[in-house]
Amino acid sequence: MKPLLLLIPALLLIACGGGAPPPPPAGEGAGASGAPAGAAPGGGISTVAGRITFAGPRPPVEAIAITKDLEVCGAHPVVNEELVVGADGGLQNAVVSIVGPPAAATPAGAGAAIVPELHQKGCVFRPHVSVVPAGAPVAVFNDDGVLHNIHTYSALNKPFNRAQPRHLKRLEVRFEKAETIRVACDAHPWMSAWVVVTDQAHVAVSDAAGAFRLDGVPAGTYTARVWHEKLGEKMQAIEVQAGAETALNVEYR
Ligand SMILES: [Cu+2]
Repeated sequence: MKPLLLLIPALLLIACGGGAPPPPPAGEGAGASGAPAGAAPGGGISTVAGRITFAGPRPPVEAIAITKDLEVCGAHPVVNEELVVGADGGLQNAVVSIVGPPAAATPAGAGAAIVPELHQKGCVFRPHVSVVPAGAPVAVFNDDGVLHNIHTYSALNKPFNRAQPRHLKRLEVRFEKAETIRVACDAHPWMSAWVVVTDQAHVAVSDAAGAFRLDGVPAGTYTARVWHEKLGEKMQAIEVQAGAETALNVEYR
């Protein structure tokens, strides 16, 4: 009888533990928690890191002429972000994924730079390119005091076109299937973003230097996929070594 009594407060504690579930593991923790069936003996979790570069001439920064809601949208410079290249050729906003590690090995999106929030701020979508796990909710914010609109261009997922007036600060959307989706705002034609819905476990977006890092990748031979909105897709074979950092550098021309 006594052990049962001791259990009850413990159960109550769990039941009343703040309401929110604990955050999902990310990065290395997630990769290490589930040893995939095909992994090398003795663990074999590795990191894939490198840079995505553009060998062509560096495109000039192109300012966008703001024609509407000037007091909000014109308060800060807005630039074209279709092709953002750093001084040393680093390509920003390229999406790198490792195709192949079994989906069951790690939760979708684990090890990825997941940004499950999409902001409309200063009449610009932030981030410009985001990775979200298929089926997971994505919070869309209107941080401006003006009317925005979320308009998705998708084929596998049901497209939606929803007004987000200034008082509707947050709404939630969900993409069920893996697909790369362009998002626009019909109120401000220069506003454009990409949401990469993925069912892969290892996905990252390159930073301003073109650099990316994927932790918790099981050792093995895979295909690395790189996607960029303007430059398209590149595939490259990659052998991920157990216990060592595996370099992946991809150049667009
Ligand atoms: Cu807008």
